[in-house]
Amino acid sequence: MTDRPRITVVVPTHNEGDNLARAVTSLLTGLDERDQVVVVDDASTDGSADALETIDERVAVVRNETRIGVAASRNTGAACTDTGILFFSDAHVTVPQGWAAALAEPLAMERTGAVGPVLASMHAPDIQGWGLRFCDDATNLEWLPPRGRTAYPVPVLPGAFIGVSRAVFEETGGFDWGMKAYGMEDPEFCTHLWLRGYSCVLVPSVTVKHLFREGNHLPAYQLDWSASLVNVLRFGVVHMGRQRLARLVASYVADPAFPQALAAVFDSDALHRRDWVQASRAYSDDWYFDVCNRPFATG
Ligand SMILES: [Mn+2]
Repeated sequence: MTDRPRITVVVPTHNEGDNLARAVTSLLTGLDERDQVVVVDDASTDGSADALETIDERVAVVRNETRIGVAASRNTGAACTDTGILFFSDAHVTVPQGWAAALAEPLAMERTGAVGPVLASMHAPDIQGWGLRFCDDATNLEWLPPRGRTAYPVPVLPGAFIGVSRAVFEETGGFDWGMKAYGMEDPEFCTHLWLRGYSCVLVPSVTVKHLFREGNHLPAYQLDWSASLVNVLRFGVVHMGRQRLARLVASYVADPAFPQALAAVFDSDALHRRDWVQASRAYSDDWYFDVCNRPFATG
């Protein structure tokens, strides 16, 4: 057996139906006896999480009485254990045998902040993403093509499946509790890691199949544009310098949802988080958004 630290996989879920048990069963195949799966049921009404603990004694279910969203659910699940490694998995994935050992290995390296796999479409496995990058001032993301066969850094890891050491997770405070519903919590986490001097590492030898939202499947975390815009603006306020933030605002100022979204950002702890993040980071936002993302440009 390996001498790697124990692993907890945190799986936030909301009305995922059969996907959830399928994902948990798949995750267990790569884990040791000493590892754990913590399912955080974000107020599901379909009963999909009810019988999960009978699948395997390593599985525990935590239930939120009201929906708190992905970022807060992940942080809640992480607080349920004390394992040295944390993975955060969507509830609609399948993973290959040996995923845990392969992904945990780079986490042992100095300054590796997070690791992630190649993400493939569940129903069209030839459609694959090898990490992402920010491609404009509006914080749009684009998927990256392959760059190599051994682990290498990318600006943003796919949030559907991401691993981090407990120490790094606690130093950064985990996912931003202020991110609502769904959207931006993963790029935010990766940006925060890079700005603190950690790298986000893609592991090409592991491909996780993910049920993408486009197409006819269950409404899980439904994309709500108003909430997403709040998250985008919060991200900018927290991480961007004045000039970049001005360009972000210019990208959205004509959007009908903008006034309410901006008001929501200022009626929150965003400026407090900005002070904390910007006082404790190792690099400027120019270094991250320009230097770190540019070499990946495909156009
Ligand atoms: Mn997903």
